[in-house]
Amino acid sequence: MFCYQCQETARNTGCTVVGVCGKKDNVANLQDLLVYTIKGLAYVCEKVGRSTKEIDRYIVDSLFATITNVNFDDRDIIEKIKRGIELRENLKKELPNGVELPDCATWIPENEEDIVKKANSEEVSILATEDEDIRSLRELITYGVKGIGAYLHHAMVLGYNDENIHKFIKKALISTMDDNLSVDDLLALALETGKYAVDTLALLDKAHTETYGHPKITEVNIGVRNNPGILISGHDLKTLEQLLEQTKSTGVDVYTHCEMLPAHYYPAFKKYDHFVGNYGSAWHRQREEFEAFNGPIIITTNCLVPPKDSYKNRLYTTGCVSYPGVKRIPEDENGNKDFSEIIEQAKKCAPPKELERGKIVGGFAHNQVLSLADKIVEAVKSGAIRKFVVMAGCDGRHSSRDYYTEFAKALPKDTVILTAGCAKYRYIKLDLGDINGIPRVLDAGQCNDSYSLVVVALKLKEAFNLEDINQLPIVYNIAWYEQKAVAVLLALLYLGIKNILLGPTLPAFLSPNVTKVLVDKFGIGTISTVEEDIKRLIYDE
Ligand code: FS2
Ligand code: SF4
Repeated sequence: MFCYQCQETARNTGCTVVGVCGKKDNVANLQDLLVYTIKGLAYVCEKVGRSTKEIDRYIVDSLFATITNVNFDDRDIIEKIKRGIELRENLKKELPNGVELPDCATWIPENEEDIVKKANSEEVSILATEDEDIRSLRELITYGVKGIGAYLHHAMVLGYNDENIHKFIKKALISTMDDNLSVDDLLALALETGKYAVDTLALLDKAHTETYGHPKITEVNIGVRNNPGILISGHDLKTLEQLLEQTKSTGVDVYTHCEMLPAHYYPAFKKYDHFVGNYGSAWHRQREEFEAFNGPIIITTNCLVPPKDSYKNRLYTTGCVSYPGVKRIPEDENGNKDFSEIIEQAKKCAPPKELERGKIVGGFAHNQVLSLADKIVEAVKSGAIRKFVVMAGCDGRHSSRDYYTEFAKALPKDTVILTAGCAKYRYIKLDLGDINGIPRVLDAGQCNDSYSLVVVALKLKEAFNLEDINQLPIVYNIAWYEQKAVAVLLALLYLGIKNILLGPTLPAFLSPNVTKVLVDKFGIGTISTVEEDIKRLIYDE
């Protein structure tokens, strides 16, 4: 195996024996083969000149399954590979004889042994691309497209779709196999990936807000009640909605975990009395927190950590998530899921153990923030707010991420943190106070709601009558972990945002030459010490 797609990759170079995330080498290789199969399918779509709804959904879901901490299940990946080949071969019937196709569009396994053999072959490995700059850019684009796939999946589940994004996904995947493309061509394609990341984030924002209303300032309880509960994690609001409906009047409470916290900000979910609060913190602490929760846990998307035996029998996956030996909740053709088994199990469980008491305040997505725009503009003009610091992104296991807590604490009191994603757990429970009633940490929501922060920045640019978004008193200190963060980063670059600090380390998949281009063109840098970075970002020293 060779995988270097996330921030925690071994020695910041690549996982080669087993994933730091717990992904086994056979699963890593099968995921590479799945991506290879998807690329072959995309190729055939292009040659035929059409796709189908089924193929588009398959590509998006399969890409999602290869993102960090989503799918650890070799059986499930093998089934996806088989399905991809079936879809490809069906479509291929429309091609005239003699059309030249690459191996990824022609290989056909006779049995599962062939699939495993192919997965273990060098030709499907990332390392098959020998030139490290070309490999770096191909992977940058592939990871960006995986992130786009994940966000598009969520929009599609809610009935929102965009043909152009599907077309781009295929075009980008095909381009990563094209030996005629130069470094410059691939750099341009990486930026174009950013454009489609913006479009996808906008589509998902529309899907969420039209379906569930605009997030509002909300106090979320972080304590527990004395009823049995179900804990739901991940980003899939539709699954949460179904769970809340089915648990009504059952005596079972529902709690959010990690990236599901922002669900509390949406008006549509406020009507459920048994939607009690948020339990625990970011994904990497789930092994302790899930054990303490006592009741069933549903994982709707990443980040899943290989579970302890102590709670494996009350852990459930759904959607693109799968783990060997953990029950999956399937969906019917209308996307409906049946949680009755989980609800019955919950009734027999003890209430969750109290981890903490208090509240988190959030709900500062674009609509809510813009309703406070006058107040914010006034606070900036009067000097009460010196700077906004975007600290969106991901949390992770490494102790180096303590930096973000220390950075938040050390920021001067005339600064406001804008956040989204699970990165927030490093500082959202600190009491950082407010500026003229504006809290010093404004949480927009999930990682995809980083889009909200961009909308706010663009509106402020208008309000201050500026020509360039970089003239705003907004600086960026972003924490990344998995491939959705790559899509968000490319979106920010596409929008022309400069001088982003990315940490706790720069991606291992960026070669020295590609890093140099990003530094020269966009001023990207990485974190140093809290003191140095405060000087650099806040005092422009
Ligand atoms: Fe956090 Fe994990 Fe949101 Fe990422 S829960 S790192 O998948 O998507 O952010
Ligand atoms: Fe390693 Fe990250 Fe890949 Fe897991 S996803 S195998 S931790 S690089």
